Amino acid sequence: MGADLAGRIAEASAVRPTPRQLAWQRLEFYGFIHFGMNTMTDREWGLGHEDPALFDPAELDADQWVESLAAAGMRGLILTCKHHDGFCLWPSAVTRHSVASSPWRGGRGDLVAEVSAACARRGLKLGIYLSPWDRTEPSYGTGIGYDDFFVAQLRELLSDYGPIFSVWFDGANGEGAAGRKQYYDWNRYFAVVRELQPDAVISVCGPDVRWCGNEAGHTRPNEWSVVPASLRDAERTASNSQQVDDGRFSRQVRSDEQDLGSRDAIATSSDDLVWYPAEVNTSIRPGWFHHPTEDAEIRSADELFDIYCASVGGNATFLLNVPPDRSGLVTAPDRLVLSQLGERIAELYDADIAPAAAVSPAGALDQQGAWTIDATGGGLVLSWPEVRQLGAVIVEEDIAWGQQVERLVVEARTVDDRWLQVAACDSVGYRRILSFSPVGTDAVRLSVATARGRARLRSRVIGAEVLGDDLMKQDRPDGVSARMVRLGYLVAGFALLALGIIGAFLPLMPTTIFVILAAGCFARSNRRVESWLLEHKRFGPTITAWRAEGAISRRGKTLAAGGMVLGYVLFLIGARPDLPVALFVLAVFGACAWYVLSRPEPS
Ligand code: FUL
Repeated sequence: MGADLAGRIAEASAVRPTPRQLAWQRLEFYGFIHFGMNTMTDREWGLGHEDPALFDPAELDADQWVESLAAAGMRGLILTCKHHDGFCLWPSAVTRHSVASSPWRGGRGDLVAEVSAACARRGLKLGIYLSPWDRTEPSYGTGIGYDDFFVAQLRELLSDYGPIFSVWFDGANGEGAAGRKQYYDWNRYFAVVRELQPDAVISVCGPDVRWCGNEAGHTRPNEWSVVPASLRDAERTASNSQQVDDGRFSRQVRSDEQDLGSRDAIATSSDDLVWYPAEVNTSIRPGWFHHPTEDAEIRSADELFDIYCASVGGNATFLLNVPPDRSGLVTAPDRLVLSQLGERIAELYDADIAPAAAVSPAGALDQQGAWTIDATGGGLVLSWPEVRQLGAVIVEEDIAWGQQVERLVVEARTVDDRWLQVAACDSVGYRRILSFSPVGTDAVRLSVATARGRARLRSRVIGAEVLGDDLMKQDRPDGVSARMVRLGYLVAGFALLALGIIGAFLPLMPTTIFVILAAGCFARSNRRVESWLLEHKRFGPTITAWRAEGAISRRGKTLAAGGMVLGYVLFLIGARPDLPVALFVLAVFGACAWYVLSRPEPS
């Protein structure tokens, strides 16, 4: 490694989060509530100047919102106190365009206060979204005049509603009347936040929390919290944000900017390095606001669980939007999905079998169950007295020590005492959830192959049963659902069995082969049979090696090739085929045998 690169890595290794960033990261999963004038007008981006008389959510119940989010396991809530249309959900003293001019609660309502109180009752943290873009305020686009107005609103929100954990400045900064452009005095806004809520992070167009760069819920394969300082530029974030309200942006993912902080990325930048961790945001529905026409398009708990695992388990936080409807309530189908999601998340962490494991080297864990590695790496073996079926490993860095791991490898021990790599990753950070196809094993080895510096790690090992279908889904990058895959194997099993039965009456059909293939398909179609096979002394290691590395042992190859030769001979004796048919079947058997023999052997 050149001296320059070594210096750069040392620089990255030394960057630490601020206490406010640390507290924010530990929230992990929190909700977004988009609610306001757009809910009443059925729009995503209101035009501004909407009649406040339209705002009258008769059933509104902030406790119901907070309960719905808490059921999913969320620990905070960010409310759109003002969206781009400019209508304020609190009675702002600097504009009449607010709840105070609406019929809701007789014009005496204050939704920010109601949400703040509901959060306090349920122990959730409160965050505010105050759109810099304002399509109603006449001073918008005049420079300091609008900055004064915006700062006055910010002061109201940051003074009157208790502790705020996040101030979310959106990147969609459009034009005002007659195409006027407002140049925001970001530094002035940031100073007000620091003055009034020093513990709050400033997110997106702000220096503390980095927008992941899309609204689809996509997390980069490797999220780095230490990145070049230029990424904090608010104008840069704004230029990557939604520019038009065409309904398409919410599911788009950019293919550039995939690597922001690897050693290659930081080596090619001469910028200062800063702690600027990612937040992944998306909506439970296609839109950010509630639209009755989207009632059938609510994302499933499975899909959201995948996004959760990728984001919270990918060194980011997860900000999930749940929009209440026009009556002021989160609808029943959204609530159902949220409670199912909460159960899945709780099950994931409950399935940790690491506490029951023996650890080697002995004494590697400190009193909090963490282990330490240095810049040359290090590792840990967790073992159990009997074979367990595993589906994931969760590893966390104590980020008070910065972000250090650059390469982590997870291996499982087979019954015949070999180590097979089942998962690997580059960045770890706050948390990495590494799932893999179920393996039956009695020991797991975690090895940090490359690290920037000293790190303190914690690990969990998760039984396969709680991830089940999701794991199979991850086997398929095209996202075909696990149920469909199992169904496919079932149908294939019956088709092959039928061919085998027909074959018993036709001399040319090699019945045995069809029946063997059918049995394989049936086994793959049934989760119980698959589990039994994975835990089986002889079959378990073979299947695990095949799944992990596409490898077949020498013994397996011999058996398969021998079986094919025998099958072919039986076919020749039984069917006495003509030469062309015999050659054709030989070619088919030969191709299968060649495929099996050319597989690598397990490492
Ligand atoms: C975007 C906005 O334009 C959307 O309406 C929404 O608020 C989203 C979270 O951010 O930039």
